[in-house]
Amino acid sequence: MSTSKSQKGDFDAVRADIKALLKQPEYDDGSAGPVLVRLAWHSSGTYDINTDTGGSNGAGMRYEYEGGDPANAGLQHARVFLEPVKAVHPWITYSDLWTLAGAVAIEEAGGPKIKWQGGRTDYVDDTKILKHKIAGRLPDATQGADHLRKVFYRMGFNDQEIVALSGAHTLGRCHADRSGFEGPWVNNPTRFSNQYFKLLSTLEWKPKTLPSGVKQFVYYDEDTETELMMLPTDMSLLADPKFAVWVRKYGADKELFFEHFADVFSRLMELGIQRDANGNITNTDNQLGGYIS
Ligand code: HIF
Repeated sequence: MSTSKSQKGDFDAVRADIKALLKQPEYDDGSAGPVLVRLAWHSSGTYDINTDTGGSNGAGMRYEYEGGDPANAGLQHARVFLEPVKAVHPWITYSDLWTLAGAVAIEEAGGPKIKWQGGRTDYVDDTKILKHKIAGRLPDATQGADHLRKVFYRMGFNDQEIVALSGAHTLGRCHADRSGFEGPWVNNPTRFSNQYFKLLSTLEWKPKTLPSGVKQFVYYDEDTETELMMLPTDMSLLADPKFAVWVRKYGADKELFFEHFADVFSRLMELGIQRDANGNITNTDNQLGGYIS
């Protein structure tokens, strides 16, 4: 990573330093990318369209009420990976850094270009998080299609978009000490592709109860001697006829998936943000902080 300070607003310099930290031979499958994608999504996926609260402004996970939400277990690893970048580019807000890191991680894993704009501001205390109760808003993997609709409709997404987003589970893995679930979804969890949809729709997934009592679905791949997994929510995409149409489409057409995913993931990271024609964020009344210098 470079140690040279950058000018305020030089997001390319930040991008370069995020790229440089993605390779982590000692960590998981050798990449920080997947957990950075999860950080970007969890920082955005708290949005509630009905109350216009939550979303990617604020970087509320730095505070215990949101950071301690059980759904966010393990994301401290992602935040720690990014601290050296913040130290070299102190002008960038955490909310911009976390979302930018998710976009860069997807692109560097071979995924589509994710449109990303900066300008988010960070909370300077947890007043808004406590007032709007920004916890318990992320999806619960033990549930099914009705729950996914409830949570993602609340963010303003539709059925096709829920399935397109779900393709991000081609990256990374579940950790027994974070969510209680265990294992990767695909054989190459650091490579972004439509493999998740292919495997979901073609393999024979068997229910398995882990020693902890957590229930997931597994397939033992004899070629790689790896046990792959699906969450109950992943399986519900196949069981629900409206979702299943898109699972099959994306499994058959990688380009279509990439196009739809790039669009919906960039909108996910914009949740809770309003911009003027120049891209400047206008709903500053919803935020407490400004750029941290
Ligand atoms: Fe995940 N997700 N996610 N997720 N997620 C986990 C891990 C990752 C859900 C549950 C889990 C999305 C939607 C949902 C990533 C990205 C995205 C884990 C495992 C769980 C339980 C955490 C752990 O144990 O470390 C549920 C219920 C979702 C609703 C469908 C998004 C679409 C797929 C929005 C999304 O982008 C990534 C990446 C990981 C891997 C993290 C890692 O550390 O490797």
